[in-house]
Amino acid sequence: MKLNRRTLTTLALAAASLASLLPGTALAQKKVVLGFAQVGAESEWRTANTESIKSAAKEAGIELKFSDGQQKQENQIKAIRSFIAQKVDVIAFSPVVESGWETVLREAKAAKIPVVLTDRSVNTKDDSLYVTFMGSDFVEEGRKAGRWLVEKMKDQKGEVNIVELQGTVGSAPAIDRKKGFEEIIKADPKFKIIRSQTGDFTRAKGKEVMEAFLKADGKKINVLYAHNDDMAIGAIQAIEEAGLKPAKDITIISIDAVKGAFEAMMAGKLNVSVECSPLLGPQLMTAVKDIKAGKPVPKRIVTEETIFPMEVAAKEFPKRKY
Ligand code: GYE
Repeated sequence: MKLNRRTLTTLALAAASLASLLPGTALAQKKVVLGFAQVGAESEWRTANTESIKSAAKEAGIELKFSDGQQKQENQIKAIRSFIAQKVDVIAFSPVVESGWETVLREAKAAKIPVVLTDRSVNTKDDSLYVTFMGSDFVEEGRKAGRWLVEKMKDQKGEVNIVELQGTVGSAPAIDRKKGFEEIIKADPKFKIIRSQTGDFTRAKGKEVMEAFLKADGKKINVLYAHNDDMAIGAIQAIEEAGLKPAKDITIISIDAVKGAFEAMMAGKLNVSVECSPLLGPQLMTAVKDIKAGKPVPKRIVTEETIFPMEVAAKEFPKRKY
């Protein structure tokens, strides 16, 4: 059959209205493009977070442009600039540190590209520079760690000497987890943080810094508070190599509750892990779609979390998703 111009126009219009009736199908307009600037691959938590974002994007039919910043702010800024140049629909990122984002966020705003913060936040006063921040309440995680310790040591007379492995310097979780923990333990002067240093959220650094702590203070150390499980797992190795028993000679508290922490708890080497969920992918994709559809999105979306002491590890382990 021969198609004249009128028939073609009618067909095109029909296809367009069908496409609008069936969003998400191949007939619908172009896929939504999301540029995501990840922190890096520093921990088990981060690996699970990346996996959650990639699989959720696929499921939601969103085209994902993914960049790994290798724990460097300059790399993340470069990635965001390239997303702006590529005119993606939405930019999301997890800022490695809290400060120094205003310029690039203004560039995104000027290009009219909405920005979503996931996992970690920025400390800008101008909250028009991003649409929403979704992730954990890190101060509360620090408080949970502190409350667990205060309860555990309530009958202990004399000083409780604590060493602290901090996360990446200047990152929201390192700043806030320290703050929340200190807020709780300062109520009782027997709790003393005798050393505090960054282990950059990695196993290797956690081990290295713990070795230095043990060399300096050895038997004086009663408690290790690590801002994430990976550093605690590295430190456990250092403690064993020093001839001490982790979770017995030194009480160990960490944060994230990844599978590696459950394995350490089941082996009797870690006392407790405060949960921090990396499974932010599905809610990020929902927000991206809502933003594109012009729907309102809450400014802050907080993840709900709990705490897992070693006594429940074996029972909880089969249910863990990361
Ligand atoms: O706790 C740590 C990771 O930002 C909450 O980053 C995240 C932290 C997490 O490297 O393991």
